[in-house]
Amino acid sequence: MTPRLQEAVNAATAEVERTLATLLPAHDGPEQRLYTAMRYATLNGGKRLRPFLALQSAGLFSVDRGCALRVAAAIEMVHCYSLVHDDLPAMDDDDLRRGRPTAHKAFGEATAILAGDALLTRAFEALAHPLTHGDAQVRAELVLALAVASGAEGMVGGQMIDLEAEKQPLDMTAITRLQRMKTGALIGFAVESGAILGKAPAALRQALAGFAHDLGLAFQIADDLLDAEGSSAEAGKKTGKDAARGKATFVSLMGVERARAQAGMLAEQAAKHLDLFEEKAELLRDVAGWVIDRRA
Ligand code: GRG
Repeated sequence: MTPRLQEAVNAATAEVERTLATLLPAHDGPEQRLYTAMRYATLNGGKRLRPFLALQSAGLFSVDRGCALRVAAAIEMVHCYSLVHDDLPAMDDDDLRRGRPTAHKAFGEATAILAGDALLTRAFEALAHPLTHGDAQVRAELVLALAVASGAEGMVGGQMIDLEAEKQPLDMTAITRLQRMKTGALIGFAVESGAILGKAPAALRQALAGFAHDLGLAFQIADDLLDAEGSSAEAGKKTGKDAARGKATFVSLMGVERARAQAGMLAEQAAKHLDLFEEKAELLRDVAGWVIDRRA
């Protein structure tokens, strides 16, 4: 990661952390356990890639920082809910996430399911709140776009295809579609959200969509490479899972070397989409390099 990107990510992470803590306050009523699990799953961890993308995208259109932070936090809540549910015994059955016991290991399955449900709904509550944008049309557009990205047409649909793929391995076209839905759609919303908040013109939205498309695929290939080659200690989660399950991935279909080259090509291509933003998009260009070089 470039030093300027590291500095910006550290600063943004601290702001996102504060926003998440405000949107998810500690609670001492009879439902205290739910709030504790929601905070456990969301605070103090992760790369905060999606919130960073949302904040950078908002910066391109000079969106108010407080509004952008609420959207960034909402996206991270959806992401964290997906991790909590993905780790459950009925899905990936994982014990380790972000270097700590997974939510169901720490709180039990029932609480983990409820915490995931409540994070998802709290995210939409945050987007729909007038503090997120003064224009109700903009708030509705944010809610609609996040719903599409995270539901059956996006992340949840992708997860379903992924579960089915354990019975019958997929080819490259099917894996690309699955990953665009499962991880690409939420990354795409993060990048698009700043343009929605800033009421950006179509040509600029299109450039950002191109960036998000290539970045999402580069991110996923890097994730497959980490699973194939990375250490569990560094990644903070179990690695080697795809091969153990005999699952077809970008790496199993292309081989490590071609997959690495493809990720590099996609990262370069992603950055090219940002040419028309000139130096205002320099950190977003750095992100493209970061997602393929990361160790976690
Ligand atoms: C269960 C509804 C539901 C969806 C699950 C996104 C997802 C779908 C599951 C996550 C499992 C997984 C390992 C997906 C591969 C890519 C990915 C999303 C990795 C985790 O994201 P990072 O690397 O994690 O941004 P951090 O912890 O840094 O936020």
